[in-house]
Amino acid sequence: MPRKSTAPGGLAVGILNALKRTGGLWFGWGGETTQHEPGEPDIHIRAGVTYATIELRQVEYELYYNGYANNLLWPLFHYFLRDMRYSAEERDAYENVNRIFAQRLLPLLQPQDLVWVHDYHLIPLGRLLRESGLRQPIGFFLHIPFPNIEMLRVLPAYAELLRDLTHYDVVGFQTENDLRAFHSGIEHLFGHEAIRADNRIRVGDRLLHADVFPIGVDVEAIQSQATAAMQTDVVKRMVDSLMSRALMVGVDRLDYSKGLVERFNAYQQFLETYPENRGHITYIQIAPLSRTDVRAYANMRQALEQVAGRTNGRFGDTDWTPIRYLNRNFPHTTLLGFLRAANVGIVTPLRDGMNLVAKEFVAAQDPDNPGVLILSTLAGAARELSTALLVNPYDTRTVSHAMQAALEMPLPERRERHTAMLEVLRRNDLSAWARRFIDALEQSAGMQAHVRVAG
Ligand code: ADQ
Repeated sequence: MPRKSTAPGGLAVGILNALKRTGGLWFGWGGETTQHEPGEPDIHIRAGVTYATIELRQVEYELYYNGYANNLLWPLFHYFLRDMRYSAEERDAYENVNRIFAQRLLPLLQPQDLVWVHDYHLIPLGRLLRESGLRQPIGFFLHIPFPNIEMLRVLPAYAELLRDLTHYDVVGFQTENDLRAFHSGIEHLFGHEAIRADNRIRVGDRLLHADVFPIGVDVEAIQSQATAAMQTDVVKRMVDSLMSRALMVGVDRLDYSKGLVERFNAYQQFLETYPENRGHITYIQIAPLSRTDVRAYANMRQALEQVAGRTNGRFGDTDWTPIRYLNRNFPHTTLLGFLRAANVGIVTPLRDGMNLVAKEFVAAQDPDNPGVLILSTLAGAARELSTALLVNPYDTRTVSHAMQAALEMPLPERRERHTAMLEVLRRNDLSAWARRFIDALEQSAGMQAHVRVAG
């Protein structure tokens, strides 16, 4: 999986934790590029997990990763047509890189292995592994939203993409919406009769199990890490620097889907509408750079710097900075400390497959005195976290009111909302998520097996 010098995404954190429990092999791009043909995978073992990583040629990094995956599939799947670019050359690179992945992965597989493929970079991998003769179960999990057929049809190769998904034994989505959208594509291509009542899909002689597997978090681990982080110097220094002001925290990869410009505008409106908060609240937004080689990201960065600068220039004082906007990385445990220290967690993506920061915020809180989560209705997490303050992220006025409501919320109500969310998170935590998916995959072949992950 791609990891240059960017923030760790959900893939890295979520799957690795799950894999550490089951043991197995992690296979994917190590984040390095080369000018030559990539050689054999580099194999090393750490904490019970074997990592097999390969390099990408520089040209493939540009055409496949920056191009087809992140300048086409990512915006399209998040319903951002304006940011989408199609190129047939990039499409060829997407197929080629997946073919190289299949060729390099095959010799590493044992006959009893299950294969679990992750995310939109690798949709054709299942078909290519099958074409190479692989017989064991192959599952696919999509971490991002799946677009409805009317949106998907914009993609010239949409039929191939849908067909590729039918080569898996199990296909998992984050929410019911995504599954329904997938059904709309299947119906369009293969007719209504292809979809059976038990979430199985029949295409030719293949039977696919498509279902909803909302990714969770490791609640106990987050609770203890967040508690411990409060005692560290970096979190203590941050808390001291607030001088008893209220704290609102946002933690995101710097991505246009995360709705940061709208969020900053909402905060500006909040300071306008509720002047009594001026000087009494600090908003810390942590957003390390991500996908810096993709054009749409550079434009968004500029817009963010402008609005943050404007807010600080207009409302700030010699002893108060309204927004602390940081593009640097912090260790995950430090972030959990920041989340725990916050009175308000702000998670307002314009669209998001799930959004684990929302779940981590809830898990990190002190149950006796929890902070309030403001959550976008367009994040997958809103389906489960229904007692958060739910907002439409485009409606900046409503978001500004939610900020005020969160700050004024009495303790009993905060506790009640938090308890309900924590219970949902406990019921469907990270290991339950992984177990459910692997069970489905095993059932698809009636076998017990080891897990191989390609991400
Ligand atoms: P992402 O879009 O990367 O993931 P998200 O779910 O918010 O987004 O975060 C995933 C993980 O990355 C979390 O553990 C979070 O703490 C960490 N993270 C986020 N911002 C960070 C930062 N600034 N610094 C350090 N760590 C940070 C994709 C999908 C999501 C889906 C996940 C998991 O886009 O919708 O929830 O995969 O399936």
